[in-house]
Amino acid sequence: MSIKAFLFDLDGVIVDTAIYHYQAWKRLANELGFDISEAFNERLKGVSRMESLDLILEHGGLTLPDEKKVELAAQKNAWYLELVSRMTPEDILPGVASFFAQVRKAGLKTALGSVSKNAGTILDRIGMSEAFDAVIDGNKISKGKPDPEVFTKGAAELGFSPTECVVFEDAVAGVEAGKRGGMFVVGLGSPEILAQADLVAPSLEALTVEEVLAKAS
Ligand code: B16
Ligand code: MG
Repeated sequence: MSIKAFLFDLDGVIVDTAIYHYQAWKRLANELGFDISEAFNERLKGVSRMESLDLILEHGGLTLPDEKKVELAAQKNAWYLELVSRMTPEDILPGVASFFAQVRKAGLKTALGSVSKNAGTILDRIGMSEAFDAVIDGNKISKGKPDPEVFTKGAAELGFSPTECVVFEDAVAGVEAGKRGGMFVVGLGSPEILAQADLVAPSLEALTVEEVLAKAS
């Protein structure tokens, strides 16, 4: 089956918003009297806001009522949005522009597959709102990664089957989502962390579209 579309994660693939999520969650954990490390933060990548909060509270040994959890998640999101509001097109990760130019030239369709409810705001900030043929974000799905919903919906909205799509992901949960969705998955990051991916590269800058198509077909 030939490849017709590329499905991209946002955070860690197109822009590095993971650092802002980490800073905002760390601030929240510190206010609650404990800390989170960068290694722990790996487990939060690609995981929805409320599920991330549950993991953080478990890490700090806290059990809180739902009402309080909603309040804490809103506080984290306000801090996160404050950080994100300073983003510009200069925050687009190296290699993205050139890779997207190759994608267009090859006649491939594109979708964004992000569980973030703020994905639209971020695309606006970085000037990439028009770069995708379909945008699936946290407002369109009911299950976060590692559930495949965000990618299967992207493929469906473009009108292709999962085997006609390649997923680009930087997170363990996202790689698992793509594999469970039946797609060829390119992991961007460390091969030890992204062992489940079909192909691993440090970033989009290190890849060509031709190379990905040759391996995925
Ligand atoms: P929000 P992705 C994910 O985005 C992030 O990796 C994850 O850390 C975050 O908790 C999640 O979005 C929800 O984001 O709080 O903005 O709705 O990697 O799927 O692009
Ligand atoms: Mg990501």
